[in-house]
Amino acid sequence: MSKLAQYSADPNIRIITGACPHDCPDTCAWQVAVERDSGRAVDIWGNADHPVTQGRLCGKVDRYLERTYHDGRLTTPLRRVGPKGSGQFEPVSWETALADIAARLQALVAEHGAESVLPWSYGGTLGFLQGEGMASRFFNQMGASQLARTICSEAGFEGYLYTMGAAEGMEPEAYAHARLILIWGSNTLTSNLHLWPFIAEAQKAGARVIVIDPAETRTARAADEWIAIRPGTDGALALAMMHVIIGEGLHDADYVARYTEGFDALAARVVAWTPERAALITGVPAERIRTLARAYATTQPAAIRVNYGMQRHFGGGMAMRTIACLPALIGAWRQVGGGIQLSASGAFRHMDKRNLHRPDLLAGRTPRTITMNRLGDALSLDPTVRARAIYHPRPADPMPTAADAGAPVKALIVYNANPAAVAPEQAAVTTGLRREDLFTVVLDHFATDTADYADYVLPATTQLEHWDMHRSYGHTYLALNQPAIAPVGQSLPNSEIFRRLAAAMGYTHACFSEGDAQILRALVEAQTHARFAGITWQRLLEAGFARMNLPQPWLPFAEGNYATPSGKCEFYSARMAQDGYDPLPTWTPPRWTQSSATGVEAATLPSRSFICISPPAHSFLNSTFANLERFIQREEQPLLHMHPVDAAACAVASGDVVRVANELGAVELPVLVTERIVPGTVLAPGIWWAKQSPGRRNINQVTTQDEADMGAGAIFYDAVVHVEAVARAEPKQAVQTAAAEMADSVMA
Ligand SMILES: Nc1nc2c(c(=O)[nH]1)N[C@H]1C(S)=C(S)[C@@H](COP(=O)(O)OP(=O)(O)OC[C@H]3O[C@@H](n4cnc5c(=O)[nH]c(N)nc54)[C@H](O)[C@@H]3O)O[C@H]1N2
Ligand SMILES: Nc1nc2c(c(=O)[nH]1)N[C@H]1C(S)=C(S)[C@@H](COP(=O)(O)OP(=O)(O)OC[C@H]3O[C@@H](n4cnc5c(=O)[nH]c(N)nc54)[C@H](O)[C@@H]3O)O[C@H]1N2
Ligand code: SF4
Ligand SMILES: [Mo]
Repeated sequence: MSKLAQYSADPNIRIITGACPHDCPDTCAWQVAVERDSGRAVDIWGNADHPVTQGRLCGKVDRYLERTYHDGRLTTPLRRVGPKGSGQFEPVSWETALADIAARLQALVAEHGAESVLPWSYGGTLGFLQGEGMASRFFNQMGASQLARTICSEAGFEGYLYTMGAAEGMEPEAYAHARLILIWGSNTLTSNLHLWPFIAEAQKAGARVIVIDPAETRTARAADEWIAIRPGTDGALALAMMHVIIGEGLHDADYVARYTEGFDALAARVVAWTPERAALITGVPAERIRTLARAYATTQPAAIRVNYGMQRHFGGGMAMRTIACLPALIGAWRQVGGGIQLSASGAFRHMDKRNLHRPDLLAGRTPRTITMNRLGDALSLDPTVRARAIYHPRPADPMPTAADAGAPVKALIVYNANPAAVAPEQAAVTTGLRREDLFTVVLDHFATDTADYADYVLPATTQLEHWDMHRSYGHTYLALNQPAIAPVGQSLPNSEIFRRLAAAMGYTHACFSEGDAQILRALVEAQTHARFAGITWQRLLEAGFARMNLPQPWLPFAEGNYATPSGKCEFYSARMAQDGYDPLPTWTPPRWTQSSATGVEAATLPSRSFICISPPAHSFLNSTFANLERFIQREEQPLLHMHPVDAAACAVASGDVVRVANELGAVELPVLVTERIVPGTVLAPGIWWAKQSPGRRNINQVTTQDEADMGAGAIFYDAVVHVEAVARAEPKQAVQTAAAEMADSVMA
């Protein structure tokens, strides 16, 4: 019997529909069973009617009730009593906290200007309302610094747009029809689990699944083939594939002629990109590149799932732009099951959010925009350093100078984010957060690394306790989340915290008194684009989700219709030339090649130096869940995965503790020796809380604030580290079981 049926038969149970708020492409629709008499949620499961959720949540959110009711939940506002970073607080009332915060902010705005206030938020929830709904109204009214949210996907996203015009592509359902699937820089079974059933269906029907990744992830294990690639070299692989496809006449000349721009220039460009040349760069043997290119061009339908792992490098934008050319070159878009998906968010791109965010409240002011990845720089009191944090996403943008730096940041308001754990160059971030003259407010569920540095910590509600609405970046369904339980303790939704703060600041605009359900309903009802036809508030209330009004199957580019300036897939992009880029696909070397003594194309790093990547641990969601026993037990401890050859070069074995260091910082980690990573690259699964890591530091000690080539995107996986043993330990049981756990590729 399904959970829905089981609980529906119980008169003491109410069933509430909702959606997972996490930063995950799957945006699962869920149902929650709540006891009528106690008001307590007793169970949660995936909505069986949702075509992508298919009744299942992941192994993290399966346990969402444990997280919501956890003893560590913040239940009252807290005011700092100890030194910054110590995490010493006293409880205070909401009235006291809000009045004091408002008074402090007003004084700073009066003395230093509104730009001295910096919001810093990201993916704790992706909800329209608890994300930037009320918050952006608040900061727009104030005229605070704007934040460029660049920490995750910007490089690849911008690169994709140059080629494709919009973040549109395959829908997950279509992957079931593919005969060849390339999973490129994505750990699907960890970070996009609900795509897997469609891939598995295709695989069962005979499709070949190939994973292109520096690590043999659980996804690579479940695939038919793992192509081990050096980080940051995917562009070279794609160029060599095009060399083979065009050179052997395997492209779809008809599709190319009708729906693409710049084929002749592309053909001329890729002549030099022989598989032999790409082999030196990527570490993938030339013959394997040829076989891959031929298989890709001659198997139909051919699908690519490319994701953000491959764009966290300096050349991430160009790499994505280049890979995005492949489906058009072979005409893959003609068929259901052919094409590529980077993000499905473009399905919602016509959504009108002006009434939600109220940019009109800026009333003509144009505050500076700060790149979130440069939080360390932004918090500097040195204008030359601070200027580096001014958003400049394209080479054609002028480089900001000290004269553009503006006022020092005097107040930092953090919500839906944990920068002390997740932001690059941790030492710079914590130096800034420790500033006595910085007024920091953190809204969260738990006392995170960042909360420890706050002057005030405000308790926020979880998704079980508030309203929200979600789009998805992995599929084409909207979802509505209804509150299932009363707020835990004195916690409040972000929307209500900003609503009350607005009142305390004396902001009287009517938009600050709109209620949560009212705001969401108005958002639904404000949509006029045909893609929203038939999506009503009532329908969302009843079903919990609704597919965007797109045909199914959806063949977005079967007949061209690209949202680029030319209306075609742009192999040649005039817009790129204007913005200061090479207008044709090329390989932009990653930063780590600068440490090579042998040039960029056959790059070698000095002895005991390695490329360091830190993709998500399976049981954490960025730094979320990383404080809870159940998930810590699953991941066991922070680790550094090293290939046996590299471990031998450093004379270390599993269980030994090494110092992982570069010019930015250092972290100490136990080693796990494994063949499941390419030699020359080390991998530290993330994102552990710093305060639960050795020496209260995590892997972001060694990551850089530097921008990628496009969108000022973050380049977390473009670090060079030096590794040396600091302690010999008995090989720990824990390390061995972590290795065993990695081998397991079940959907847990
Ligand atoms: N369980 C879980 N799920 C998550 C998250 C989580 O933390 N935990 N995070 C969520 C978020 S915010 C995001 S952005 C997505 C991230 O999910 P993805 O977009 O899949 O990105 P990553 O997990 O960063 O990296 C995916 C894979 O890329 C590989 N990789 C690293 N560098 C390169 C490279 O240069 N080339 C190639 N080809 N591969 C490379 C990594 O080894 C990794 O296996 O997942 C979301 N889902
Ligand atoms: N080394 C390394 N660093 C990385 C990455 C990596 O792969 N390697 N990945 C990067 C990527 S892709 C991303 S997206 C970022 C993610 O960085 P963040 O978006 O900061 O993600 P989380 O660490 O999950 O922190 C989210 C916080 O929001 C809180 N939260 C959740 N819901 C709510 C709510 O309703 N209200 C409030 N007030 N708080 C809420 C959670 O409790 C949690 O503490 O990290 C980046 N950092
Ligand atoms: S798979 Fe992603 S969207 Fe689904 S429940 Fe887990 S974290 Fe949430
Ligand atoms: Mo992300």
